[in-house]
Amino acid sequence: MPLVVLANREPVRRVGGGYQVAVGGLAAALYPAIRRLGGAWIAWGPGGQGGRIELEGLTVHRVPLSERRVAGYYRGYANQALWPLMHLFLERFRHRSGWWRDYRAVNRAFAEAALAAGGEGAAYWVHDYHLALAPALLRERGARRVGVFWHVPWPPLEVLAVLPEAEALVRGLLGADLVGFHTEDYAERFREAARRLAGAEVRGGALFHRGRRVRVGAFPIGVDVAGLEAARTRLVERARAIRAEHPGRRILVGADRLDYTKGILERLRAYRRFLTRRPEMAGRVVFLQLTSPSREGVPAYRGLRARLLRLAGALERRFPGAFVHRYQALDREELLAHFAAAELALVTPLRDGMNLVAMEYALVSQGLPLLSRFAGAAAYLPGVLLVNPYDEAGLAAAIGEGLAMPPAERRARRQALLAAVRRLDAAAWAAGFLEALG
Ligand code: GDG
Repeated sequence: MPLVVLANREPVRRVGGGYQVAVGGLAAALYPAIRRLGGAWIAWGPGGQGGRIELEGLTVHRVPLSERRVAGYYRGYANQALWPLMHLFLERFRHRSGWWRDYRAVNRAFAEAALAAGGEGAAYWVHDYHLALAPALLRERGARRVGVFWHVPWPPLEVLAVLPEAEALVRGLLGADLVGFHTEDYAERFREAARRLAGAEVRGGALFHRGRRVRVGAFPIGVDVAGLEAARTRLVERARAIRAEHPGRRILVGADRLDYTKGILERLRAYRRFLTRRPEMAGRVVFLQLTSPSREGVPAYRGLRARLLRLAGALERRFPGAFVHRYQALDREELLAHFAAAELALVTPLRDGMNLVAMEYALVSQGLPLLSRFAGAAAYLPGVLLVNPYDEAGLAAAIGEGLAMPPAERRARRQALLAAVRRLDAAAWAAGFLEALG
């Protein structure tokens, strides 16, 4: 039975003249399962290109999208309407009917490409908020086994109702046999939306809609546990070099895509408060904030970048040596080496579907993450220091607490945390979802 994955991003990166499966992301999590079953991956072709890429056990089909479609579907509907709404940022919500037309057209193009690749008896696995309509489109055109995984939060109905197409979105997802979320809270809110907006009936954990059963549940994603544990020894030397760049200072790290959901500005302000209240620490710690550029075509992100660079620059000048901002995409090894070098990670999103950084950090470092209670991961990771990223004073105090924690307590917390992170393995997540899909 071939498996057809539909996801906005293609699962490959260019290496020399050819392509390899990208490490660390969704692609790496799914590749073992796809290779076993044989399959295809439908994705947006960069630069508007179509065509195919052949890898072992996997064919990538690129959906060609014109610049106009990308503007409406991706920069518009997906990232200015759905993304802020799903993360409860109502004031950032923007909407245009033209964007919705592009979103629908692109979902149709993905569904058609998937059906052409899948053939008789294929199973389809749709990913994320870019493709909410694809499950119903696949089903209407004859697909019989369809799963969808929603990587971002699902909001309460009052917030969802702001979206003029809320009902169509829910009906799109109800085309699946299995709808997965990171947490049971998100799943429960989706059931409520399906009941109220699409007239679905809720029985047990499942929904009944147009004579079909749609299962809805929590499938918490994880990281590549074996790969990260194996990386530890490789990272030792580079981590040591990073520590040597900051002699006499204890290292804190933060790493995020540039996004207003990640709470980077709030984190920097809390750190500023920490240093202001505890001036003796300014010579003993350094906070390395690593921010990778993201969604630069979306106006809100350009504004955020300007504010972040201003605030970061001011901190670097005011506390020389105690704060460093790097605004660039780091290669994965370099990122992980920074994790390994740090004894505390500040993982403080204002809202996050799950958040993988806290888990990666736990596996490659000796330290503990401060983790936002508004990340899905907070429901699964014992041992972390839970924080409210909106509470500047509380976050500043938690930084102090994390630095002052007795080694025995840190060890005990890490033990609980590592046991949980190991259970949330990425490949096991993919296999578990596919098994539930049947
Ligand atoms: C979405 C949901 C959910 C970061 N900077 C660099 C870099 N990273 C890597 C991290 C991590 C990944 O990017 C980010 O994953 P997150 O889970 O933290 O966040 P999103 O990108 O928003 O992902 C999220 C996820 O989907 C999975 O379902 O957990 O809630 O929003 O792996 O390490 N990687 C490299 N250079 C960087 O500069 N190489």
